Amino acid sequence: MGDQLSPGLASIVTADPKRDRILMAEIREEATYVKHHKKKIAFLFAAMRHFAGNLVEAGWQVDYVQLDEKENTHSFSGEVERAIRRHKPQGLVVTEPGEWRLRTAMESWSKDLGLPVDILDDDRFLCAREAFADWAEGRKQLRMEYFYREMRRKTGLLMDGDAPEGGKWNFDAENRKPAKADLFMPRPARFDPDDITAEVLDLVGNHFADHFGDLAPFWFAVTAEQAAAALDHFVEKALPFFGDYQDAMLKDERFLYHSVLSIYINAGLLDPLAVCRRIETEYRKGRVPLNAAEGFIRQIIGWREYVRGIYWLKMPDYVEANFFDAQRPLPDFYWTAETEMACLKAAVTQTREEAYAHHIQRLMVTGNFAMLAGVDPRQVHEWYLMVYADAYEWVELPNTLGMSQFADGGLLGSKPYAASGNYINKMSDYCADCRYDVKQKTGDDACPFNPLYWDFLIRNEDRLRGNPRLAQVYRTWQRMSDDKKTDYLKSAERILSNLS
Ligand code: FAD
Ligand code: DLZ
Ligand code: SF4
Repeated sequence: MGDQLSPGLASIVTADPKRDRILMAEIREEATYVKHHKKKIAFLFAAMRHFAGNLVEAGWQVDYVQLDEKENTHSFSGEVERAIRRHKPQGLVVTEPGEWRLRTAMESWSKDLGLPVDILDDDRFLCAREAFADWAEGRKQLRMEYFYREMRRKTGLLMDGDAPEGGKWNFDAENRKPAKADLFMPRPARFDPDDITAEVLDLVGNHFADHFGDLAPFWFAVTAEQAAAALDHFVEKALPFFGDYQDAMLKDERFLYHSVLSIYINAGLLDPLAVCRRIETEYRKGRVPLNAAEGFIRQIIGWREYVRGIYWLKMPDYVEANFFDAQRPLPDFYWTAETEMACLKAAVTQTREEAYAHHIQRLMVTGNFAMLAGVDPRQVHEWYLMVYADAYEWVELPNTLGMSQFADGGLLGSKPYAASGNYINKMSDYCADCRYDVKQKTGDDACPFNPLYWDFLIRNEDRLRGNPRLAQVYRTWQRMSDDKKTDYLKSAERILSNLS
């Protein structure tokens, strides 16, 4: 599958090039069950074609079904059925897919197709689904931090014997500096499309013209070699500052010191553990500070593995979670970028152009606004799954529903990531150019995040009041005058009634 482009994949290493055949297919159903961003489809098809070419060069027999092949049935099961008719195999071997929907379908293949189907664990992940379930068993709270410490011990990454390197497991407190625009800001490595990619770009332009997002300029890596070059580039240019500015946002800097590697890691072009070992080596050689190396490694062996564990633990009910019973449709500007809120305009515009936004934009701008406005979390989830090139349900859903929308009622986070304009102003330079005034709390010119913040807390008081981490916030509300409270709620009402 499109996110299994690793030569070390379980179903490849157990196969024999003389006996076995590899099936890959470009499938319309996968590209349209949510209408993925054009750049994401182009990236996947281009990376798949390059990967298939490498397999053939390495001596494998590969059946590669292109999108516009006449007989293409455009579903995984249809393509497997056709391949069985072509080759009459004794059995199928697959590596488990990243989505519940596909796993469930595959589990019935053996019965439906009448031959043995072996579904192998995806051992590119450090923590198997069962191991995560064992860790979660009997715990009242599933805190990422404790899971992460186990992953550090298991991998030995940044360990000093039994203790964490530098005496602390987590250096996040040092990682909250706002950034300044700087001429020497690094940019991610860019790659020119070759002939194979150019052909895919034409294909995607023709078949998916009505999907969100710009196809050009296309600069993603599409091979493991290019992805390795993108990793080298990140390590040299941006990693030393990755920690310090992890939470920063700048209007003219779409990538800051982020790696822009999730696209490649999630598709299989880079191996997550190998990436972390490389980062550790940079630290051990004294080339990057500990807060940067630890911060980066935590995102991968901590957050990335943890959200996957949550996904498989909680599906299929998880996708239905709606703790706040939020019902509002997703505002149109999530597609058009037509809003006067400078932070949202920047985040959506860049998402349309790049199929990428960094974590704090996803969490504190688009995610925060949707939660404050009471948008239906299912619609928010589908938006994130469509618009980002790194989005697959196993990683996107817990991040969106759990971390950013608090729709699971606090499984992933101890309190909602709700913030007023003040947070965005502190961490970014968006507000200076905004038609709204971040300092104004209410009224027509006030930053919409300000009244929406209080409206969200009051609207959901019954659900949130018992949360000890919000006690101080509710005390602040109680101390406000009645006039002030009314101003906040009236301003929020006006903003919400104008959303379409
Ligand atoms: P960096 O900031 O350079 O981080 C390094 C690496 O750590 C990333 O490449 C990624 O592999 C990993 N990582 C960091 N944070 C997370 C996280 N919270 N969960 C899992 N891995 C993480 N990430 C995805 O890979 N796919 C998604 O569909 C996705 N959807 C998200 C939706 C929302 C609402 C939020 C708040 C976050 C989402 N994330 C998702 C997590 C995170 O935002 C992205 O991994 C990150 O922005 C990718 O950019 P980067 O490679 O420059 O990351
Ligand atoms: C996302 C995606 C898309 C757009 N297209 C294909 C495809 O044509 N063929 C394929 O094998 N995989 C594709 N994928 C990736 C799958 O949807 C992915 O394997 C699942 O989302 C599980 O993570
Ligand atoms: Fe965003 Fe408010 Fe700042 Fe405008 S003033 S950029 S809406 S936070």
